[in-house]
Amino acid sequence: MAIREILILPDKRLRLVSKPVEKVDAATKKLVEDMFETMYDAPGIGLAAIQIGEAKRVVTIDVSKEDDEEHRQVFINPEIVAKTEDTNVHEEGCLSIPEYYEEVTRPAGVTVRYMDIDGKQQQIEATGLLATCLQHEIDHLNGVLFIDHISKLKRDRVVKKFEKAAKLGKPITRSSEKAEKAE
Ligand code: K1U
Ligand code: ZN
Repeated sequence: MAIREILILPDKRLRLVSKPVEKVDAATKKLVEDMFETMYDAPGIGLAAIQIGEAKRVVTIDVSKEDDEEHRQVFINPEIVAKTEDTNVHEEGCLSIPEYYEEVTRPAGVTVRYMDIDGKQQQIEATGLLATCLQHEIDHLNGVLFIDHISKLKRDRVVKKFEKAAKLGKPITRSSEKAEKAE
């Protein structure tokens, strides 16, 4: 297992459309292990493989509360097959866009078809934070970021901030956010 580097905006790989996993083999299982380790270290409640530079349709999620036991969920080749008409507004963040949070409106519930870690087809009906997180992560698999769901004005502002920091060789990283929290 390894903690992998998380790609940060404006890394162009974040805009790639990830490829389906043909077979859940040892390499897929190792990728999933690395993703959980990276996600818990960040910390985050979800991660898409492309965020660690692997353009594969793999998502890890754990939306359990801080003091509760770990509840690891793995979604391979996830597909939204139904969504509710009613919507939810949730403040979202992204491990690839550190220190930026914004409210996003999405369908309140989704039905997702996916393959589990044993290669079995499964279906889940998700609501609440799991529904929000699944939609955020499935967006990553399609090269879509949560800032694509906010106003152009706000998006341009945050993209410019990250582009400027990268150009100056002082990229905004999660370590600066982590250090601030520890103080
Ligand atoms: O995909 C990602 O970048 C992970 C992202 C997922 C997400 C957060 C909020 C709404 C939808 C999807 C994160 O995990 S950001 C960090 C975060 O939300 C968090 C971290 C620690 C404790 C609780 C939440
Ligand atoms: Zn994200």
